[in-house]
Amino acid sequence: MSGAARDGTIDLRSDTVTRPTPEMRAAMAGAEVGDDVFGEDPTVARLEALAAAAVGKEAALLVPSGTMGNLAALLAHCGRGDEVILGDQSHTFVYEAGGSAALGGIHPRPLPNEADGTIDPERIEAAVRADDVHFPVTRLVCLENTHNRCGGTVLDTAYMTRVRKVAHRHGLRVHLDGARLFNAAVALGVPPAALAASTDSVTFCLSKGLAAPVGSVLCGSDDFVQRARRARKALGGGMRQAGVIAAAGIVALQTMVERLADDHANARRLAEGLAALPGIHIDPETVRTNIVIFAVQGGVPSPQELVVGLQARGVRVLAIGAWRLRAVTHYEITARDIDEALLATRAALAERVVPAAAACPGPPLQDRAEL
Ligand code: TLP
Repeated sequence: MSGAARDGTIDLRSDTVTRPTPEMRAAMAGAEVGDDVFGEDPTVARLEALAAAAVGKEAALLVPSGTMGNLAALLAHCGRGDEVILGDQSHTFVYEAGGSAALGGIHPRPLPNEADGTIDPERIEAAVRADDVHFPVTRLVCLENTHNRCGGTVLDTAYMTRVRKVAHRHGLRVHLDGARLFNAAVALGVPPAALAASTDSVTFCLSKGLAAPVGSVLCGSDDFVQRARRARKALGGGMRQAGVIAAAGIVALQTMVERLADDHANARRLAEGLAALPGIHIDPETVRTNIVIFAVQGGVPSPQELVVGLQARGVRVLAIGAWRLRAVTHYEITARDIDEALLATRAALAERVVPAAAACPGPPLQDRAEL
């Protein structure tokens, strides 16, 4: 597929921007469907069976988004007042609108994420609450693989096993936000099921690197998925002829996994090119998958200024805070796009002509919501 989007933009904001492949569109058009809330959509059933097998779980549930998958998982694992241990940089803690607290009364216990996306298992163990009427009941540990805000870092099976041992010693469940689980599996050269083996439940997204237009899958035991199905219904996520979505998801699983290695190579190419630019800080060795997080030294230009300078040159990235930017490679990005993006970055850094206030009217830059 040609890299640049229809208007010529090289869109590195996220792998969520990928559009369905022609094969996906054909499968969607021809999908056999039924009412999935009645359990009558054969294409959804096929996708769920494929997904469960891919991650080595008994059952799976198609959900509209990764956010709903994680929320349904937390609701299925925890009751009101229960506590979930999760990373302070995790997507669930940072980017899911506080849904588990707002809708489930679940108490978050954020622990520091290390730079590699892990949470120190000793800290997890130390955070487990004693059985005391003053405390919430610790119920669940959530991990994220790959880790988005830590730069697409991967958690390996040895780490997952360590966390499972701690969790099970204390009767806790483990949920994995595996939005990009297949990226982690490809990067590590292991089956996704090996990365999910230490977990009680796992969500993965069809709509990111796998390029399907919509959908994520939540997987676990039969009992767990039954509870999650009820939670999905309560959240308004019971979909009717969802086979049109599932059909694209099946093509995604069948055709888009191995090629993730290309995205990882392009991300590394980008990271190496960025590391060679004056004023940019990144260690390319840390880039293992398709997410590239880099810093502007001294915050000059500011990430927002660089975003604007790049956009003027047909390249889109995201600012994530006062120092850092994020670029994500995906199916619609080629090695040539990466080289063009690097040229654009060099030019934008050299020609810092856009004053921040003019480029970004509205609240002061540091007050803008960060992604
Ligand atoms: N992440 C999006 C944004 O929300 C930041 C992105 O562009 O990366 N878990 C992880 C690790 C994610 O990165 C995301 C999406 C989700 C869950 C939520 O998935 P959706 O967007 O389908 O709700």
